[in-house]
Amino acid sequence: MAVAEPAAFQLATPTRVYDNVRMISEQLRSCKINSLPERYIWPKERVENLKPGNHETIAKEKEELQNLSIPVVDLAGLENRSEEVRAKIAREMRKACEEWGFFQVINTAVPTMVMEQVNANAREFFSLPVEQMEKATEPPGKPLQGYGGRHNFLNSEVPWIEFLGEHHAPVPGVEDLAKKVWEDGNPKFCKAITDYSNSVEQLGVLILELLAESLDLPKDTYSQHMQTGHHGYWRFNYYPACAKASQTIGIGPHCDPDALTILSQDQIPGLQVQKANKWVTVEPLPGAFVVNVGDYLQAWSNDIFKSVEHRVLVNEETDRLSIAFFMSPPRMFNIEAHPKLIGENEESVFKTFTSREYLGLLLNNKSNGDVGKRGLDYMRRETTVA
Ligand SMILES: O=C(O)CCC(=O)C(=O)O
Repeated sequence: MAVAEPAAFQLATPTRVYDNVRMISEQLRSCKINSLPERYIWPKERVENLKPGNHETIAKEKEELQNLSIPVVDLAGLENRSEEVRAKIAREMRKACEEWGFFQVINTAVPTMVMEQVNANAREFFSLPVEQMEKATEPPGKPLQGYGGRHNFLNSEVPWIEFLGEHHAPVPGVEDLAKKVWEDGNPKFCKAITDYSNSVEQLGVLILELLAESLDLPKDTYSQHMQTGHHGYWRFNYYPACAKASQTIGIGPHCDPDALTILSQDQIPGLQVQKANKWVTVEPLPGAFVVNVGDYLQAWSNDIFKSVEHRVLVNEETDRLSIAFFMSPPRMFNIEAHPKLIGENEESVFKTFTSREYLGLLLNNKSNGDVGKRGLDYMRRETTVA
């Protein structure tokens, strides 16, 4: 069953329809066309310092940035159930969320088999004929629910991406989605996505507990709102190789309108995070998950944790796959900082808001069609945003 979105969310129906990205990728590769269609060429000011990433460029970039790299938090110690180790891990996460808004976690409890299955099924989907994938095209009024490979939704410019996404919670939509693509509803595909979503959601709950503990708040301060009526949404992001990779971008700079995002990327670099006015590549680590603070958690933590801008580059020779899981509290839940995080005689940094209001704001063009930092700026108490 599909999930009914708030009316405000339904306003943003994609309007522009273009050729499929993978088709253009193939035309470039086979020299049927020699240049990128203009709509995919991003203006310089939006994509400065664009270069297709690889492990060599990451090493050089680290040197240039004096070894700045996204923190890595190892969860292995949690198995010992030592309070001391747990507190240390929580502190590391807090530091990463304050300073970067991003970290990678390794040694999680997500089974390797679950990740292998979901990756294999995602790759299988993107190797289907375009007409078959398009049977799952996002229905009108339901952006980002289903398959997209022809149009732009997140940014004003056209991104070089194909995606497939659906809700896992409050109501899982994978079975209805799969029935559109495969006559038998592909139970193997549905199981792979369900197992992945359940495991990653559990990881998200654990991270939210640790983050609450790191702020000296009750452990379930955030996680209790991820149990029922909450929103969990998965998305496969597929970036076909692009012979003109330095002119285009996979996903433009944006912050995530959610509480927490957990992402697994394959071994092809592409994701970059803003730090000290530089773009830092998130180095792919086998078995790791990239975790980032979303806009709601920034507000919920009274601005202690940061939701940080990130973007995705595409690669000249190799396609890239990432699998994201976005977690948000129920749409009508009031997002407001815990009183312990607000100084005496002070107000919270952000006004109280619901994710329903927030999505409406982002999608009703107040932020110029870009899901970006400016959305949260509207929620600051002292705001002068026009
Ligand atoms: O593909 C990636 O590495 C990041 C994807 C992303 O930023 C998103 O799905 O919002």
